[in-house]
Amino acid sequence: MRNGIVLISLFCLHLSAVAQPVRIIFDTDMESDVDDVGALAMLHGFVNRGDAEILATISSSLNPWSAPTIDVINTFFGRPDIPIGNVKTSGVYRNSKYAKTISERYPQDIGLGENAPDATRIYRKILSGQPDNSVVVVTVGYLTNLSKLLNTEADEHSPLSGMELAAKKVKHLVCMGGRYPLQQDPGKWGNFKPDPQAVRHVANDWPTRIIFTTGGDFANAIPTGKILFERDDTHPNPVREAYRVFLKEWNRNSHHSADLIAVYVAIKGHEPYFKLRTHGYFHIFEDGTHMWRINPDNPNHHIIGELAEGIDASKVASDFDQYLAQSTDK
Ligand SMILES: [Ca+2]
Repeated sequence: MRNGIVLISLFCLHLSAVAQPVRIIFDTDMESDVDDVGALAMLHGFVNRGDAEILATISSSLNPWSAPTIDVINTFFGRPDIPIGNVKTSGVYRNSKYAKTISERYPQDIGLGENAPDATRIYRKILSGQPDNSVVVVTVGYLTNLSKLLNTEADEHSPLSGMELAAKKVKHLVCMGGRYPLQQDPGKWGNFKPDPQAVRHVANDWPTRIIFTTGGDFANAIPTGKILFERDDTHPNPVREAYRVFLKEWNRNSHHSADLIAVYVAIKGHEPYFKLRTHGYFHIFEDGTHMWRINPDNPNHHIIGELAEGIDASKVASDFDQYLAQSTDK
């Protein structure tokens, strides 16, 4: 009998461990590319399924329409009060084909990015209130906010420095940026290009494991978004509209999945779709060019840039599309 009780207790413990939603802080450059919109929609899809909890959504862009677009998407999915932070004072500004349009056409109450609190303060406030080693930070934009977070000192939220706070509260960081493999020709590309100093700082000093996910051919091979245009088109939908506005000039109806891959990995891990390389390190040059090198090994640096053996990219794309489709089920 006693053994039975122990077994049942272990089973319940296992169930509760499995059922625990992943606590996420989502940091995005919601402006230049549209996969950020898809990634945040996908994240809300994970929340709908009980797999994730969104603690905060953060903009790493000085584009004033980036934070309101985040607010539009959070509001559209019925979560209008998720805290939103924005990079302040110094950072990257890039244009957006969709952010102003989406911010003006759909409900949001931030107005402009400058009305959102300083991202580093949001990070400190949220992280200090979470259990130790529990938060997964996923960044699909510039690393400006995370670099600034590491430089913060004690404040009213925590006596810890930013470095200590990240070490204590963050489980790991998932970072979309760069390309793989690049042994021959260092690439100057993507999220690492506009603020290379922040990338070097975070890649070298961030105190937890970093899982880098990459773009390029790897992400192009997983085209997503088409499902948004195959479903009922009569209800206003900011996710569909952002994709439509963005893809119009190429006359396409799907797009690469770079930021969606990062969100998937943050919630589900690399299995079953992706191959995780754990040996080596991401070398970031001063100008933001980068190269995955085999030696010396940095135990904190992991990289995903390939599908797992036997995995068909179209299967991954159709699974990702199912998360996006949840935005059309209204
Ligand atoms: Ca992005």
